Amino acid sequence: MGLRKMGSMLGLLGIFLLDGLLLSMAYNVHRYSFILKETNFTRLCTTKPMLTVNGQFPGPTITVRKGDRAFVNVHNNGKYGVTIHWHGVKQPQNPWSDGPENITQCPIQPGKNFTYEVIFSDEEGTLWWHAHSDWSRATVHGPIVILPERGKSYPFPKPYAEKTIVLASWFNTDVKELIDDAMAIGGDPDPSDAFTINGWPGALYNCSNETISRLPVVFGMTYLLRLVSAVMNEEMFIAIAGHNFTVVAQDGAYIKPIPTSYIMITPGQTMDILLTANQPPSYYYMAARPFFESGAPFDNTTTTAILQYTNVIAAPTNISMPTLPIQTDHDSADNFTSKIKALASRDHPISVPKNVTKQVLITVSVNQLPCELGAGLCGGPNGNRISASLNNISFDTPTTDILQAYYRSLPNVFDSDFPDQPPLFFNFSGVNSSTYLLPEVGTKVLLIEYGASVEIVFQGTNVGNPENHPMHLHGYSFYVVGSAYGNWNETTSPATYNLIDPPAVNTVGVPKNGWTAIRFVADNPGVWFMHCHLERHASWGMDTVLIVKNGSSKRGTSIRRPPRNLPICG
Ligand SMILES: *[C@@H]1O[C@H](CO)[C@@H](O)[C@H](O)[C@H]1NC(C)=O
Ligand SMILES: *[C@@H]1O[C@H](CO)[C@@H](O)[C@H](O)[C@H]1NC(C)=O
Ligand SMILES: *[C@@H]1O[C@H](CO)[C@@H](O)[C@H](O)[C@H]1NC(C)=O
Ligand SMILES: *[C@@H]1O[C@H](CO)[C@@H](O)[C@H](O)[C@H]1NC(C)=O
Ligand SMILES: *[C@@H]1O[C@H](CO)[C@@H](O)[C@H](O)[C@H]1NC(C)=O
Ligand SMILES: *[C@@H]1O[C@H](CO)[C@@H](O)[C@H](O)[C@H]1NC(C)=O
Ligand SMILES: *[C@@H]1O[C@H](CO)[C@@H](O)[C@H](O)[C@H]1NC(C)=O
Ligand SMILES: *[C@@H]1O[C@H](CO)[C@@H](O)[C@H](O)[C@H]1NC(C)=O
Ligand SMILES: *[C@@H]1O[C@H](CO)[C@@H](O)[C@H](O)[C@H]1NC(C)=O
Ligand SMILES: *[C@@H]1O[C@H](CO)[C@@H](O)[C@H](O)[C@H]1NC(C)=O
Ligand SMILES: *[C@@H]1O[C@H](CO)[C@@H](O)[C@H](O)[C@H]1NC(C)=O
Ligand SMILES: *[C@@H]1O[C@H](CO)[C@@H](O)[C@H](O)[C@H]1NC(C)=O
Ligand SMILES: [Cu+2]
Repeated sequence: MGLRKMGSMLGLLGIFLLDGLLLSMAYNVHRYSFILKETNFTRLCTTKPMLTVNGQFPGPTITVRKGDRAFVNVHNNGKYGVTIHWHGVKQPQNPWSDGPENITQCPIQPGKNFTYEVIFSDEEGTLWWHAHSDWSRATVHGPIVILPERGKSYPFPKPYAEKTIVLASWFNTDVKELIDDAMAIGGDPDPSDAFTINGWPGALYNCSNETISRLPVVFGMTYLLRLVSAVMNEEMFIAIAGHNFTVVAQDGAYIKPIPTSYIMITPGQTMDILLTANQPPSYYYMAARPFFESGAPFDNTTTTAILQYTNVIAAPTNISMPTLPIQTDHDSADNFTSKIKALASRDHPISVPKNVTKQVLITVSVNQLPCELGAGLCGGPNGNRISASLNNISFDTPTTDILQAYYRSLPNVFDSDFPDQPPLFFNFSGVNSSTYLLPEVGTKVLLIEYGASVEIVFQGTNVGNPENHPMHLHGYSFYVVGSAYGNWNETTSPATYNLIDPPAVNTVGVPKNGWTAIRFVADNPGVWFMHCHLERHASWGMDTVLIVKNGSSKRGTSIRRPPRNLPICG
């Protein structure tokens, strides 16, 4: 069964009353139907069923133009409750359709349906959607393509064709059972069995050699590859044998073109890449494998696809493999990442907050809970339960969604005292960190005034098992103004900031034992989840919620009313 796009309606007129000013805006409306169901895939060397949307893995692509709206009816025919998140879509004033389980809604139960209203604003490029309940996003995800407005063009020559490329993790088991078991035991979940490119593991696994995705290209032509990392727990290096390429966008915003022979992409990120088929016509492997710097168990396999020039008479017997940086090569990871700068052109301007009015420093740690403090078994390190925290608070997911509780002033669901400084200053990136293993468990949110100019510094700590953390914020993109190894210093670090052309992204890798500073204007009221996009860290509590209060205008700067039929908790 293919994509069930129910039609797109042109020229719907939306009328907005903004602070007494009557504006009319035209945007296009797109309707999609997502049917969640268990599906068998023999191409993954197994007949174990997995949860998919419309029987597809990866799921269907949503295609819109900048500023459009999509109504997506999600009908759950699976075994468990599920929610869907539109990753990187800001959803102005509409946290109701954002999706994280028990943060903005309760799950859509089996047999039920819910229609999400996905509101696009300034995003342009590639984003993605994925399930946001337990680990179902492993199989329930797909690309979002956001074309320029009608009559506008790309800030680069029009490519001959476009292709979406989705990198993902594949587990030879039911992912809900896998994470439920790991959480019950208190230890590391099993790593994935394979990575996939567009749903296929490729040549280097024990599947048949037919289990590979092929990208046909015509010699001399330039392609726009829209790359999504739906990977669960590893950052990835990716390259194509014999070919360099140019990265032109990240996370739905244009960047200054980066010519390169490889990239590093974290879970949650998206990148738009121009690839010219300018090499001797043949077959070439595209390959991806982890950039991984911690002692935790991980999937150390390599997924491949074949870049296949058309009109090659005989398939080569020896297809060349790209040289990828080795798994611990953080120099190569940093060399690539440090080149990412906003395009910041006249047509694509940026606006970096210069005067910070809300300064927040957040430590990011992998912790341990002593056996007697946690519910369940103690199969983690030292006979403890493994945990994770932001500012020493390990997030405890509530059973009533926080958005509902905030909107209706329901008591006892969350506390509003997430600290804007670490509760204890120690040498965060230093060696003496086993003293600081114990977190506090709680459901604490950070309150932010509407319109504040916010700076958040994420400080990676050496507590527990340090590694690179891809931090993701819902409802916003943010400017990455600075990053370095070691401890952030309030005097010396800001002097290194880039306030000229920092990239605007929704997910940023905070270096192992290092810090990253981000800035944004809190102009989108709502309840917005912020968490590490390594799925096991998020499950262990490396999460919090930002509540951005309403502004003074009911229409223009306040949370809109809840939709009908929103799944209610309990
Ligand atoms: C998937 O495969 C299993 C095992 O072969 C089989 O029992 C099940 O009916 C199949 N499910 C579907 C939806 O085809
Ligand atoms: C390879 O085979 C092993 C054992 O038969 C299995 O557990 C694993 O999932 C397979 N890998 C893939 C990618 O199919
Ligand atoms: C979708 O859910 C609504 C109630 O929320 C219900 O009225 C409608 O019948 C459902 N549609 C389908 C196809 O199940
Ligand atoms: C798979 O391998 C077999 C045996 O080596 C070969 O005959 C066949 O052409 C291969 N298929 C592909 C698509 O590479
Ligand atoms: C790719 O770029 C590198 C420099 O980064 C250069 O040495 C190499 O020759 C280029 N390869 C191709 C195929 O253009
Ligand atoms: C991961 O695999 C690479 C080769 O593909 C190897 O060099 C490296 O040692 C492996 N790392 C671990 C931790 O097994
Ligand atoms: C295949 O190519 C690799 C280098 O790309 C080379 O080392 C190897 O000898 C080649 N094998 C054959 C059978 O040509
Ligand atoms: C990283 O970049 C620096 C400076 O450009 C260069 O000296 C170094 O060799 C690069 N490292 C890697 C691993 O590419
Ligand atoms: C930033 O604050 C300074 C001092 O409070 C003020 O002089 C300046 O105008 C402000 N700049 C902006 C862009 O608001
Ligand atoms: C969400 O809340 C429901 C009850 O409303 C609860 O059953 C479920 O376990 C909660 N989910 C998480 C991840 O805590
Ligand atoms: C974290 O919280 C726990 C429990 O309140 C406390 O014992 C510990 O000292 C705190 N650690 C840090 C680094 O703040
Ligand atoms: C920050 O850097 C300044 C200047 O090097 C130094 O005097 C100060 O002690 C540092 N602060 C911390 C907390 O390390
Ligand atoms: Cu993390």
